[in-house]
Parts: sequence; C-alpha cells; structure tokens
Amino acid sequence: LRLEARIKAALRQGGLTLHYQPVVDVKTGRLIGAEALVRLLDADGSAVLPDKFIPVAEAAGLIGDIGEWVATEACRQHKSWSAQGLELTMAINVSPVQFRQQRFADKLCGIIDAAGIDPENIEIEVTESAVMENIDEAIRILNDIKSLGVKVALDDFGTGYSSLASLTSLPLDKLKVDQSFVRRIEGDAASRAVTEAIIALGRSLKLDVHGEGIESESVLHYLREQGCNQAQGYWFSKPLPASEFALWCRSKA
Ligand code: G
Ligand code: G
Ligand code: MN
Ligand code: NA
Repeated sequence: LRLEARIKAALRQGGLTLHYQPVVDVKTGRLIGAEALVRLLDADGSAVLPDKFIPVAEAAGLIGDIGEWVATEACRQHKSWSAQGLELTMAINVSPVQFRQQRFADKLCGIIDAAGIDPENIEIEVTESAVMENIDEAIRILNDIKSLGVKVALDDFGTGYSSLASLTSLPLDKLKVDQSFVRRIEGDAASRAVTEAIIALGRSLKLDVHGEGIESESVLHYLREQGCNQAQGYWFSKPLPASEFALWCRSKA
C-alpha cells in the first residue's frame, strides 16, 4: 500500500514527470520522434521507474488517471517544442488496462484537441500482448483511434503470442522490435533470426519497423541493412528530462 499511497500523492501534488527518448530515422540519422516515459518522483528527487509502479497503479484503479496525466503532459510538451521549431512525433505508452477502458479514444481525442495539436503527430504504443488478448475488441478500439488520425505502434513486438493472420486486420502503422532481440543481435544467432523475420514481416505489411534497445553502431548498421527504418536506444540517448532532451536535439541540429 505504500507505493499506492505515493502514486495517489504524486497524482495530486505534481509528483509525476516524463522523460523523453529520441527516435531516429535509420537512413538519414535525423530525429523524427520522442517516446514519453513516465517517472514517479520521490521526495528526495530520485525517480521510481514505471516497471515498478505501473502494475501497482493498474491494480489500484489508478492507471486511468496516470494515463490521462501522461497524455496531457506529452501533448503540452509537443506543442511547446513545436512552437520552438522542434517538430516530432510524440509516442505515448498505453497500458493494456487503460486501452480497454470505456471511451479511451474519446478521452484521447479530447486531450489532443485541448492541446491544439494535429493528431497525426501523436502515436500510441500498445503492447503486442495487450492487443492479442482480445483481437476483435482491439481492432474496434484501434479503428476508433486511427479514425482520429492518431498513429498506432505495436510495442514489444515478438514477445507476445501473435496470431500472424490477425496482424493483417489490425490498423497499425508500426512494429517496435522488442529490445530483448535487438540487444542480443551481436551474440545470438536466434535473436538475429527473429529480428530479421520481424523486419521482413513488417516491411511486407507496409509498416514502419522500429528497432529499440540499440546500444552500438554495429547493431544500428545491421538493422539498417535488414531494412529496419526507425531506431531508438542508448546508442543515441537514454530517456532524458524535457530540458535535456531539447539540448540534445540542438546539439544534433
Ligand atoms: O524506460 P522505462 O523504464 O521508462 O520503461 C519501462 C516500461 O514502462 C516500458 O515497458 C514502458 O513501455 C513502460 N512505460 C513507460 N512510460 C509509460 C507510461 O506513460 N504509461 C504506461 N502505461 N507505461 C509506460
Ligand atoms: O517497452 P518500452 O519500449 O516502452 O520500454 C522502454 C524502456 O527501455 C525504458 O525503460 C528505457 O529506459 C529502456 N531503454 C531504452 N533504450 C534502451 C537501450 O538501448 N538499452 C537498454 N538496456 N534499455 C533501453
Ligand atoms: Mn514503448
Ligand atoms: Na518496447
């Protein structure tokens, strides 16, 4: 209950913050986006990571509030950067519980409208396992989201149990190849085989394929050769507070 109480306090008192990790176009090396990643700030200023508090928030019925806060803040930040000439696609993670909540697409639409930004600049990331849990329902929700103009990425792809046939009926823009494969590319032939299969599958379905967890130039090079077109990972930058993210972008421009 201690963490639950801290989450509640954070929601009331501004104790949540977003870090942003750059997303880069593999061919040109240009910055094309940012993934917003939520942190819970402790009294001493240190950050609790979402792997720890998101499951607690889901169980406590607090994920809807967190999700709304994240989307609102990510949209506000997008608007602010855009006004400074920094144009990018803002990716927002959506928990499986939040994804299935009543009127999720309506709420998202309201938040994007209120921020005054073009929905095409927003991308939601939903995990493969969340979608595959109930494919018909997922298709319906994703169609609602797509009809707003918002983009959809399938996160952690390769770790769930996909019905490959149903991939063709899901309205997707992107597959994010899970880090667990990307990070083993150099040492493990099986991880290379899975990565190559995912890239080929995504490209033949005309989707963007996004490699995450890239930690070296050689892995980036390999992914480029395989036809992966978007990249993210510590090789470029770890997730950064907004002010540091903007500095990082200027140092690249
Ligand atoms: O980089 P990091 O430790 O932030 O992310 C750990 C996990 O938490 C990832 O799986 C990521 O998708 C998830 N996560 C990060 N931010 C959010 C968020 O705002 N909402 C949800 N639901 N999950 C998030
Ligand atoms: O599941 P999702 O893709 O949303 O997870 C994002 C998480 O991955 C965040 O915790 C982020 O800090 C972490 N991350 C991003 N890039 C790298 C990387 O290159 N190496 C490692 N080890 N973790 C990464
Ligand atoms: Mn993600
Ligand atoms: Na992921």
